[in-house]
Amino acid sequence: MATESFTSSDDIRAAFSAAMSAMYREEVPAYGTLMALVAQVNEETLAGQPALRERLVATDTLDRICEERHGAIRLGTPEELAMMRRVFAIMGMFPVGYYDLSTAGVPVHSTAFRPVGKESLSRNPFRVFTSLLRLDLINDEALRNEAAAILAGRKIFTDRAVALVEKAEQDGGLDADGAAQFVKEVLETFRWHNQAIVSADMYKRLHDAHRLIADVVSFKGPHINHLTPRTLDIDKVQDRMPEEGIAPKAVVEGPPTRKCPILLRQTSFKALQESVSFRNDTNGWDVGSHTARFGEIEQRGVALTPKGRALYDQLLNETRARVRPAADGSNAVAYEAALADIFKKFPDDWGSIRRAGLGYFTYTLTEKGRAYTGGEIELEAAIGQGLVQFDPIVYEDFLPVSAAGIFQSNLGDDAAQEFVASPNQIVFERDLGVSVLDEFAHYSAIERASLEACSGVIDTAVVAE
Ligand code: OOG
Ligand code: NI
Repeated sequence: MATESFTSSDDIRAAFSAAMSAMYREEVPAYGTLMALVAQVNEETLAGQPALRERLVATDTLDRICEERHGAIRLGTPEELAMMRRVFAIMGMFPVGYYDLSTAGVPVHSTAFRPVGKESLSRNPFRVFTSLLRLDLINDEALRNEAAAILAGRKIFTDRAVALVEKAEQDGGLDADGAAQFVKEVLETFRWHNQAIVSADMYKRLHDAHRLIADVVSFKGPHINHLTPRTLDIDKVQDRMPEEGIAPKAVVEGPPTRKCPILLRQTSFKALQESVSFRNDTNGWDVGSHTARFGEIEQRGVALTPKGRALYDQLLNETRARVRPAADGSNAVAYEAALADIFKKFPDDWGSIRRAGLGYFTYTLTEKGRAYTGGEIELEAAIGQGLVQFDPIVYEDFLPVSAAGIFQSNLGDDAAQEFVASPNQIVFERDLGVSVLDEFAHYSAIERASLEACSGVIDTAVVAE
């Protein structure tokens, strides 16, 4: 079959994220309210910042600013994870990064399936933060075995979805009809089921061990637990959520508000208590409730180098040692003040961030640089002479402390459980079936390639890694 007749993986991903958005807005009306608020604040922000609007038009992203940037699911078994990898591969989404959340009292480890190339990211940047439950972190052996048995008995993909994945792998792609069916079938895996596959008693035992275990084990599949559009002003959306009748989490995760945004800032509304029913002994249903689904927003900044990330981590730790944000929001103002104060130690202009080796940038020749014939010179000199310009590379990944904050605020306000830190990337990658892409190596390669493209003007041999 000629490859021209295949629908591109980018188009399949775009169709999938649109279908998921429509489904989730219908399932969780509060999410639709959040989307509308984000659109309104984005519009206000653009009206006040014509330069920003121009830049978005120039990069062809204006009409997509309010679209979802990510979602999240939680899987129960290695087999589910391995199959999910194959599903996402068809949509051009590959596992990047390893996140150990055990340190934060959440019994999962995770990766983010996402597009990696520049073109793919600009076509549609949708990614899915995907966690795998770690039953090994549950002390109660009997419960652990029962949970494993329940998970072993469920099937989260439709037969048709599996068949289409196999066909796509064999043929090297899907035609338009196959792609449409694929999106429809795969969507089923992410759907909410208000009828649990366990009894109320079992739910309670799982829930008592950890709320997250109940969320993963009690249902037919890994319902999408949130979607996350991009906002141009996260502080404003956070402030205005209550006016729209939605309850924001206590604080915005990540770095403080800055002139030069770094990494990722995110916040959400608190998960809703939803009515579910549990199978009882007489083959009827017992009514109960479950809390897991919410809506989130994000704002991204420059990707940091290992050195920049170490500084970020250090400053965040310092902040949290001074004020640990309480889930009920009682010390939110003090936390934000401490965050802003301590992060003064992180340079806040692009030149300083770049020269200190804290962030990743792409380099391009200016018009003057393209006309230059004077022989290769040092990067700094070339920038100084206006031959080369630089732009921050946007951070496309996640942050473990922030992710833990998002998890926690959506698992209830009670004290976090403590686990001993036990990252296990080797086991995760074995379960996944491939290794995850190292995010730092990836950003560094993008930066390096942009420097190479300036050869003739800059002496790339002397540019430090
Ligand atoms: C995932 C939480 C992590 C983020 O944006 O950091 C996440 C979850 O709650 O399953 O989505
Ligand atoms: Ni998220």
